[in-house]
Amino acid sequence: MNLVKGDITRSDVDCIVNAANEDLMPGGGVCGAIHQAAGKELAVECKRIGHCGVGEARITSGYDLKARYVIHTVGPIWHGGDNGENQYLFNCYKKSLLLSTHYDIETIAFPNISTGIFGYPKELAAETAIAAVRQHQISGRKLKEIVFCCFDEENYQLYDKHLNKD
Ligand code: AR6
Repeated sequence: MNLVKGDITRSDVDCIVNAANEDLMPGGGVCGAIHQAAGKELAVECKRIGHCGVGEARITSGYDLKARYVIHTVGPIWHGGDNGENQYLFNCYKKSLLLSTHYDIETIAFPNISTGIFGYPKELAAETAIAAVRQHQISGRKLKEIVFCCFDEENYQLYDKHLNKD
């Protein structure tokens, strides 16, 4: 597992993951940035797919991005933690990785899903993300490189702490 700080749209990987919304609309945050960098065709393909449930994942082409693919996954909105948020977030990482193994994807970068507009506490989200990726790398079809791409310093520090803890 690798940790980088920066803009995921510039990642030189086979696939980047998008923190999407259920309607797969361009939206704001990392989703808006990915749509802007990929170009208008991405929204057209997303519209054709139409929907993605919370904790689920869908795949599209990457269009103008360096990445050949974008996996769109919908994180949970934080409602206090008693509404299955942790399992939904875990599933975002798990299902994105599982989906990636059906394509020619060896390297993938994740943003910090749900920790922006959706309000998920950053430290809890980091722990869940790392646990899901670890589990996949042990029990699923192992990817060559999995990158956590943190945009803000707080997330970067949290991942640095938890990745180097054990
Ligand atoms: N590269 C990497 N990470 C980024 C970038 C970037 N260019 N821009 C922001 N982040 P958010 P959510 C980080 O709000 O909470 C959208 O409108 C940001 O610092 O993008 O899952 C969707 O369409 C934060 O840590 O996603 C949904 O409606 C992380 O990305 C909704 O927001 C996630 O923040 C999803 O909310």
